Amino acid sequence: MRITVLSGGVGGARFLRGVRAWARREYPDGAGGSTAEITAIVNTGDDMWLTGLRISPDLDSIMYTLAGANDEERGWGRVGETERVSGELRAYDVGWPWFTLGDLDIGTHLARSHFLRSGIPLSEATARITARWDIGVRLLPVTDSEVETHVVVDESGTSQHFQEWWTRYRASVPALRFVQEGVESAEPAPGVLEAIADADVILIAPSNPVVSIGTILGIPGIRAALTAAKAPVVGVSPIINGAVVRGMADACLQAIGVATSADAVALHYGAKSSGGLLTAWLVDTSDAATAETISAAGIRTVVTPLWMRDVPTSSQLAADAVAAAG
Ligand code: FO1
Repeated sequence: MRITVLSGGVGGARFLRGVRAWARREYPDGAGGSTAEITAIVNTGDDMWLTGLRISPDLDSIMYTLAGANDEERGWGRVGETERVSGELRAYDVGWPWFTLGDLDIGTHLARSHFLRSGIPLSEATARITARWDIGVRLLPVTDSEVETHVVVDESGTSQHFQEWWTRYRASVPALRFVQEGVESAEPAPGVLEAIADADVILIAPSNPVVSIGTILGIPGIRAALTAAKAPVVGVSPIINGAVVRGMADACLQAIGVATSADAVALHYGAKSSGGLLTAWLVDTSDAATAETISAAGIRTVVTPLWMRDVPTSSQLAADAVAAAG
């Protein structure tokens, strides 16, 4: 059983933890693991160089969550973290005071930066870093190229890195549009197209449809691979009860003219039967009224609880998503 999941950071990490728990239950390998092969194709648009270190927030959120080493409250970074080095950086007025790098987290960035500076691509660096923990999911950056998301904030084209817009300004500066710097010359990382072509089911995690899933789809070749894939594609709405679950995703949706609703996002992704992505779409019970619109667009719609409170609820959500694949 091969499952491929398109994923951003925080919401995607929780969803992947559920997919893994479901696979361990449904396809046990007798040793607590699973015979299912789960591959996550992960957004790297949030990535950046900061104080000489390469930061890959979504890859790290997923890795730490699957390793059980994540800060469950914040949704990013390591549990039991200290910030001594970050305090020194602030004292030297180096780096971003609004973007805290924990001491343990810096270990990850140092390892990654070491590999990258040795000429090792991000996908291989990620394989080596995740090998430290037995996370049971293969993490693939969508591309090995540096394609960073920038936010255009005024008509003259002034832009800032997504990470500054998100963490310094909390998405409070209206975004005119999002630009994937250098996307034209990017290509999928090794293994990404195969993970799409060979999948038995493809899942779109309840991640930010614009700057997490949208940036994955923006890498040349990804969208075509998904529409050509034999596997059904099942998405999980990141909108519950007409509102975004985490972060400031509504500010992102507004920038691309998509309403903050479970049906608007489904229609934005489009029906696989008419050249879009989706075979099926999961909406929360609080959004049951949107099911008719989505079904009318040719997308099988499943109404089920979407809140991921813990591993059991995330695992149930994964089960519902795979079941929706038919
Ligand atoms: N988010 C914040 O709101 N404040 C921070 O100081 C912060 C630091 C940080 C460090 C490493 C990392 O991997 C993620 C970090 N994040 C922080 C979260 C980050 O903005 C998100 O994980 C995504 O990039 C946005 O979806």
